[in-house]
Amino acid sequence: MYLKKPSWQLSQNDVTDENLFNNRRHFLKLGAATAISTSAITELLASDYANELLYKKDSSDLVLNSFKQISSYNNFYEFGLDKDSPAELAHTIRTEGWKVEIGGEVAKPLTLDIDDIMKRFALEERIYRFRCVEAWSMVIPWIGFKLSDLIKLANPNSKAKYVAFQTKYDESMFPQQKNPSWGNVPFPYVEGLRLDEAMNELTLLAVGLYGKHLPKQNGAPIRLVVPWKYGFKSIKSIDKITFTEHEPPTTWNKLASHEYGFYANVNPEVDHPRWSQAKERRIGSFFKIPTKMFNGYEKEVASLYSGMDLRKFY
Ligand SMILES: Nc1nc2c(c(=O)[nH]1)N[C@H]1C(S)=C(S)[C@@H](COP(=O)(O)O)O[C@H]1N2
Ligand SMILES: [Mo]
Repeated sequence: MYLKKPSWQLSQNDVTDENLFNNRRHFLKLGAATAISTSAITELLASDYANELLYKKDSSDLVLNSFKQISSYNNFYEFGLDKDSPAELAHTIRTEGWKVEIGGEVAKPLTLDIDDIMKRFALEERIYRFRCVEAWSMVIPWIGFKLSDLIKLANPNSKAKYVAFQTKYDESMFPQQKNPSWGNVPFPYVEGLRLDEAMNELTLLAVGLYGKHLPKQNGAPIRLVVPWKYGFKSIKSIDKITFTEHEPPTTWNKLASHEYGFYANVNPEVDHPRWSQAKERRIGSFFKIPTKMFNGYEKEVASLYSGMDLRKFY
């Protein structure tokens, strides 16, 4: 029997990759922002590394996961239920000419082309913890822009209280949309945020990671990243962003409302009905570590929920 390589074992390629990446970061911190350019995204990278430092307060637990780990252990039910399928199958996503429709409670709906999006918004790097509701986690160096920048462009009206997101529906790109392997996953995948959560400066629309375009299995060409919420809020391959007056439906809530709420804030004190959320396993590490309130972003987001019972609004 041939033993499968454990997911945490780095290949030489990864090591080289990450060394390069770390050198580049080092360069940029020193101000030599022109030093290395590996892709279009690298060139577009904002040289403002203040952000990285800002979110790197407790740097001890921010050891980056490898590119290999981040791009080969995925949840993307449009490709099946296990962690390996997205990396194997997501090549069917065609990102060229991808469009994002923005509408609902806005003065004027608009459609943005992915190339336009890449040029229009200031891209930056954000190193965030990423905590799945299944109690595993990673640390990921995203490339993206603030969702608030897009919201300002969209100019929602006074009725807008929520933002709804939808994954593209296209059976030729996302095979399980046609034939849900799990019987009852309602596709297209949908998610939502309250407008103030969406405006928070941590909320990102990611278009890349590790200085490269987003791998397809990670939700190319554009996906949400909400680092203080369980991973299922961070919807992939978005093609519709709609401002709404009322709380929009969300996929996991539709599937099992007693297990997955609209808010889904990372909270070590509120357990999932079937397992504890007090600890998590960092992918690549054997031991469990304590889960942090709001995934370590309490200072930045706790005020959004003041006066709310987090057991009720899970
Ligand atoms: N469209 C879509 N978005 C999705 C999912 C999905 O199945 N479909 N899974 C979610 C879950 S449960 C997690 S943990 C993250 C995983 O993101 P990653 O594979 O980039 O780590 O994507 C989220 N976004
Ligand atoms: Mo997840």
